[in-house]
Amino acid sequence: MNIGFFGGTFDPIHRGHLAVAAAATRRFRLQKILFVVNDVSPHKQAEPITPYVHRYAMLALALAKEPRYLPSTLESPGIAVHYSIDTVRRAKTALKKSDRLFFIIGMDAFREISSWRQPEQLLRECEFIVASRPGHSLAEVAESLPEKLRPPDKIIAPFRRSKGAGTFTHKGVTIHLLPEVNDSVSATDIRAAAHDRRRIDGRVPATVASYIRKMHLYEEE
Ligand code: DND
Repeated sequence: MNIGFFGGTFDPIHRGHLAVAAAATRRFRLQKILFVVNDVSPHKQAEPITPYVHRYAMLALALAKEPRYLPSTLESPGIAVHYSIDTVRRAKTALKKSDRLFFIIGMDAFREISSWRQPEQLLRECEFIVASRPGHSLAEVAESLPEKLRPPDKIIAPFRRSKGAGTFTHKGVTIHLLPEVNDSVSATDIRAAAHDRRRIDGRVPATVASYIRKMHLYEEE
């Protein structure tokens, strides 16, 4: 079974995240995606983040109608910080030998991957799907890799010319580029709109928009 692992702060989950999941599901025939909402994201420890229960509730509402999309509590409160390397290893203990796990990530987040905990090990734990807007190339993906895994320029150069979907395999790492996700909606803009009591409909599922209004989320920020 092909299984996706889509981690995020999801504050809140929005149309852009769902577009990534839909494109990944189509292209890689994913039978299941775990949406793993992080209690405390390693790179956002200093930022004010909406309590986990609200972010999890919004995730569950947003995924309710799609049987293949599962809200996951793998990174629920309990420890100080959740690192993806630990969570992916934990998720893998529940998989069968024949299962293929794909870590789904946006290009923006992938550019920072070298600064994550044990990035080389994480990149070798499972395949990666990097979602981007059209026009990005696998060369950008390769250039974002931690130094020990970054191929020499003569290997990267040919990838600069091809801007389509493709797969990059190097030193035990397999990364697929999914360059068809073109939705610039951002959680920051949604929070700002909710704060100013402006419309957020359309940018988040209707059930999530109602939840945000009902619970007065983001009004205080
Ligand atoms: P974010 O806080 O960036 O999530 O976290 C993404 C994942 O990285 C989480 O699982 C974190 O635990 C993990 N992480 C981050 C830093 C360090 C470490 C791990 C570590 O282990 O050391 P957001 O809620 O902001 O976004 C979720 C995903 O959706 C991201 O991959 C983001 O790039 C993507 N995204 C979009 N993709 C396409 N179109 C859009 C998007 N908006 C967000 N409009």
